[in-house]
Amino acid sequence: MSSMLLHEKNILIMGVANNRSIAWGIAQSLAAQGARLIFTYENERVLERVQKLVNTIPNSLICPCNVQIDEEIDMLASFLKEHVGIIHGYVHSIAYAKPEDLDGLFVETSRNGFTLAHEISAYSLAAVSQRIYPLMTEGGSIVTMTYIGAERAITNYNVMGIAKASLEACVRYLANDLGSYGIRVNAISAGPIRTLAAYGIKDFNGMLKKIEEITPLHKTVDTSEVGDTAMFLLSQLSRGITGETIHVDAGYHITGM
Ligand code: 0WD
Repeated sequence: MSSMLLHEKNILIMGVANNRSIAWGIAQSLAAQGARLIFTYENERVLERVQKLVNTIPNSLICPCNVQIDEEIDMLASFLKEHVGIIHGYVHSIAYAKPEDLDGLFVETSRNGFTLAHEISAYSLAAVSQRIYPLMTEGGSIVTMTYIGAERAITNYNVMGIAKASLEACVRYLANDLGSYGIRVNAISAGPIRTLAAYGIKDFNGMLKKIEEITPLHKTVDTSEVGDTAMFLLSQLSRGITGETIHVDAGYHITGM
């Protein structure tokens, strides 16, 4: 019997764009506990970069999936059924909003920008869970990534905050649906981390500096800290937790003025 917490567990990870991605930090923590990982990549443009990273994790697999296309999600589910069989975990680390919607006033958001942000950042969790929960025949754990902009109005985060609020509500409804199959669903609300997605947020540096000043731990968080929390949520250590949003933000969410 292995002492590793995720020995013989098959875990799907969506959202590795490069080595700074939160999903990549999560992958390191899961691999260290013996998980077998299946990665997806969004399109051919990022394949080479993601493939190089995936090659560094022995025994892992890679499959394309753009979450905007139902047929690609169906193909992912077929791939998993054929090449893996039983799935024990799913990490959703995907979000997108138009750059013009992450600047200025939320009140200016277009219909199309609102729909797109919700489709990619929130509905995708439901769309993929719908196809893979039938493969979680031994129970499972689903983890997604959110941000405090879901709970509070944060300048420039705008439509993404609304999409994250929807994502967190999706977590609760999915947890309620899938609990009877022994499947838990939780979110990690991470403090800001400098990744590709963060380049879209205006004055990100100013944000990081302020956080070092005002958080209880006087620091920003990194992808390894998020990764270890994801590992906990995907392991049996968290077997009593579902429908939850856990903040990994050095305590920022409890601060006032
Ligand atoms: O400060 C941060 N970086 C925080 C990020 C704080 C709190 C939460 N998050 C969230 C993000 O909102 C997102 O949900 O964590 C998740 C991962 O974000 P990340 O690691 O910061 O960003 P990144 O490395 O860019 O990965 C997000 C990836 C995309 O990358 P790009 O930059 O190429 O859009 O999401 C994927 C893609 O790989 N993605 C898609 N995958 C499949 N289909 C799609 C799509 N249509 N769109 C984006």
